[in-house]
Amino acid sequence: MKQETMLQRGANDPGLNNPARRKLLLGSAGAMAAVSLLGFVPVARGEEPKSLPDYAAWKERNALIVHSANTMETRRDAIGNGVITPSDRLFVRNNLPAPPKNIADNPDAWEVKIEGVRNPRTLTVGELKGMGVTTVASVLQCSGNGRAFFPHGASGTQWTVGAAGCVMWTGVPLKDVVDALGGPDSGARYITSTGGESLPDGLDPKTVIVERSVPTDALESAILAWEMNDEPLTHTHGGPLRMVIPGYYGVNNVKYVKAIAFTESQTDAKIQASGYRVRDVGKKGSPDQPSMWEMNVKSWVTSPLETGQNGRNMIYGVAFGGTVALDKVEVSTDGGKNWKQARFLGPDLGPYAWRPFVAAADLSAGEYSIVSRATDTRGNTQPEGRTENERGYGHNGWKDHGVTVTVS
Ligand SMILES: Nc1nc2c(c(=O)[nH]1)N[C@H]1C(S)=C(S)[C@@H](COP(=O)(O)O)O[C@H]1N2
Ligand SMILES: [Mo]
Repeated sequence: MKQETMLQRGANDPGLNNPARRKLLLGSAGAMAAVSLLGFVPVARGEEPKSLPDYAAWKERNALIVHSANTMETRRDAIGNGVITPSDRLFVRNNLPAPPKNIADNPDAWEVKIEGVRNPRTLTVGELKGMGVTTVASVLQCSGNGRAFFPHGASGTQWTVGAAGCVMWTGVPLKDVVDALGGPDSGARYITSTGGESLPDGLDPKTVIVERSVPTDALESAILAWEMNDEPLTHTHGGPLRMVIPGYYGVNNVKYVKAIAFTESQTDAKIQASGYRVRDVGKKGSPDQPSMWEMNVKSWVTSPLETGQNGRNMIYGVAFGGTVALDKVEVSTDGGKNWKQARFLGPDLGPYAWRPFVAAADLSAGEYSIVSRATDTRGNTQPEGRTENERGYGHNGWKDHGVTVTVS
């Protein structure tokens, strides 16, 4: 019965609408059990689709797959061909319940404590606004985007392709702030950011707090953002103030940031120490394993998804290189046997942004396996397969991200 409901959900989601994927779902009953433990409830046949939670009620419901009150992804057919993802279509992911909406009522009064610098200080957003400003376009992507394609049934939200978007952030370069405070302490190796959620009672704070460390290399590009897509940063996406580490996975972009510290070691918060660590299937997370920091090169097709035209088709998609600019994207309509270079669409908003792409293909009646493959300017190319790992992180294999399109 459960398998049927998963199948039904698969059928509703173009990203899962392929026979290989269905087979995988049927073969992963254990995975489904794990998934339901985490509170993910598949949409059953005839059941009303879940509504948006209050804190994200302003979002475009039809553009999103609502996995849970804390996890919503953009539908593959709603990603579009734009260089910037409209805010009301952008995915949402909260590890903890979002703080009350009123934290964004008076954004300039929000305080952030800065430590591990020569002159530690608490600054308000109002003060930060006087210290410098820049705008950066950057892809925001959850580490588990593509998790649904792992056959071992990685636990966590079953994201397909839509836990990602490209957004425009405006705020002060972290470097300007740190320079004004005398620079980082000598020996600082990490920038540690703390989220402003109030923590549930009765639990060890270290096990729930959203606190992430990234290497100090990120100081060159990090910004403290108060605007997203030319509007005051909503509390849904981390307003009044968010740490943005361009080209790094979503989790490092700490929302409602209330403290920043330059530290010698990484935080021992669970989300850093054992969470977001890449390890073999069946292994537990630990600090010696790679952390989800810089994103890898990735692309996927956004149109067509199910049926194509008999004749000329325009194949669209999006591609990005994490912290590295893109070189090219290739598209195949025969599952990767033959490739054709796509053309980038729209302005280049810098190395951290994604690039919509398009390639023309003449198709006659038949079934086509359409895939895309991006290469960055350092020569990194998307692999064909997955790197199997316990939590289903960092999937950039081109094969699983392909679509099957029928032309009649
Ligand atoms: N304070 C705080 N910051 C956070 C999170 C969170 O739960 N709390 N979730 C992280 C994760 S895992 C992701 S993928 C992104 C999602 O950002 P979005 O909700 O703006 O799309 O925020 C990151 N920053
Ligand atoms: Mo995430």
